Amino acid sequence: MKLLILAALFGLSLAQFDANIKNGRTAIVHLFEWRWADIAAECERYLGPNGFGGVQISPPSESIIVTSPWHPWWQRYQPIGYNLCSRSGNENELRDMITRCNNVGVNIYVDAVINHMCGAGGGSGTHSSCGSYFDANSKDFPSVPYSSLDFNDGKCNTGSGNIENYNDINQVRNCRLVGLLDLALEKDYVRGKVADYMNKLIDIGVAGFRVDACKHMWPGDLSAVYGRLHNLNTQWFPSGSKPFIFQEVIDLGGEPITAGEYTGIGRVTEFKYGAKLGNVIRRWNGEKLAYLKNWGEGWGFMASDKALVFVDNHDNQRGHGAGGASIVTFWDSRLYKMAVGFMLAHPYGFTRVMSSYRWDRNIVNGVDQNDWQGPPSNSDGSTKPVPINPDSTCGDNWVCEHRWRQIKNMVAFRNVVNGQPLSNWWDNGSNQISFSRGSRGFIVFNNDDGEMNATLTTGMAAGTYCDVISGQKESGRCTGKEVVVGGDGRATIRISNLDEDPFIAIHADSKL
Ligand code: QV4
Ligand code: CA
Repeated sequence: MKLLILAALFGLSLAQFDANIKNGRTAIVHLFEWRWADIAAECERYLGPNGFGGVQISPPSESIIVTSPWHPWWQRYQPIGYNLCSRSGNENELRDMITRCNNVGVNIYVDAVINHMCGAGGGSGTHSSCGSYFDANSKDFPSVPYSSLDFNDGKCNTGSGNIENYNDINQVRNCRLVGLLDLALEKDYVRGKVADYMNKLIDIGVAGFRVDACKHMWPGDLSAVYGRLHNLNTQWFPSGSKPFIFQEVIDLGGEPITAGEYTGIGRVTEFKYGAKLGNVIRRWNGEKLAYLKNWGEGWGFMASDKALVFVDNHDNQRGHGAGGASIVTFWDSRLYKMAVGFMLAHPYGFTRVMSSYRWDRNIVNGVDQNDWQGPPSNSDGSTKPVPINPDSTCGDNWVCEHRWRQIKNMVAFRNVVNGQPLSNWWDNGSNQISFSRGSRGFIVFNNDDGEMNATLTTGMAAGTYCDVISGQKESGRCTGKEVVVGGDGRATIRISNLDEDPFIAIHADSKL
């Protein structure tokens, strides 16, 4: 009996850590600032066929519209209510996207902004994405409705009303994050409104949430909200499925609030991952690939089954949030492909691939003057569609990292090796490494300055394989390098440090 209760509790507590992904898929992609219509098309024409498990979407809730600066991306992190119209589209387009993505086995995860509403300086009027009236001065948000009673100000003890000291946990949770009106989530009424918003999305068919700014909310309040969430829509998910929860907590060490306070109630973003991997790939601070041998918990990260990992995110790719200069992004494409390749090959964590747009990056004294710039837009501020070029890349300054051959093929690699242990680790003591995932996949990197020439144990069955980095298998032929694995499971690998991509990956499905 005791055992049964334990099992039930365990099952329950495990639920929100499970991404509810279908067909053995293993990675999701953040289509930052994409329109719903484009995401729907992308699910059908690309993500489904290429084995992506899901999409993190930008906040769908009604937000303030900021015109100075001109329609910054961050206006969507200032909700003024929970109507479902945003710069990405209206509610019908959102519903259509969720349906069409679900129908091709691609889940949708919503970025839920529930710590706050708009900034205190947001003014009053109908400058909002669905045109609802609000008044930031009197903290009146009639479309929810929230009134001044639903905000935390009385509990904040700083002179400015803002968070001034991250060493004071009460400030961090009860004061305003950069002036954003802070919701009183201990109130049953507020919890109810937030849960209603999330439940509406669950009922439409989303598979889970990226919960924004969790460091600024008390774990107990969050847990109470999560406890009110519906099970997923049984049109697409097994009955009893819980929404996947991954919480944004930036914990790089050195603050009293830790990621560990949140890992009991959902997964948590592991920000150390991208910051440290950036140092290794850039070879800063004496770091080298050989040190990745005990990557994961061995580096002080949270437990693998609690972690949501990524090389960069929409904040730290432009100097917001945290992580610092080491973060690698599409701007350093050669290093970036290696970093994402490593992430997708390594078993640690649940992986998220970033998909960005290009902006007029202009770094002056370490600060990007255009870090605010919104997605590719028309002159009225509306977001442009994502055009697909004949070579399958994207146009109009949409970067579409997830469509880069090396990254797309490593998403497939991760699916093929799913559940296999890391084995056959090898390194040269410097920046050449290789490892297998059981007998399903093998990857080699050369980030040294010289040529690599080594005979390595691959763990793979004998045969000729197609390297999915320099090319891929197309109608039985290989468009890139070929790797011959002998009867002893070994292969001779040569990688020039001058190669466009100095790494090679093969897997069971790339066998010729
Ligand atoms: C300004 C002044 C304040 C003043 C306020 C008065 O700077 O001093 O008090 O006006 O109203 C924008 C502006 C910011 C402005 C604020 C309020 O950049 O200058 O304050 O709006 O008007 C994004 C951006 C923020 C942006 C915010 C809201 O990064 O710059 O603020 O959206 O539009 C911490 C947190 C972590 C957070 C990270 C960025 O622990 O949770 O900072 N990350 C998430 C999101 C992120 C988002 C938020 C949280 C807030 O990933 O994208 O912030 O929802 O580390
Ligand atoms: Ca708060």
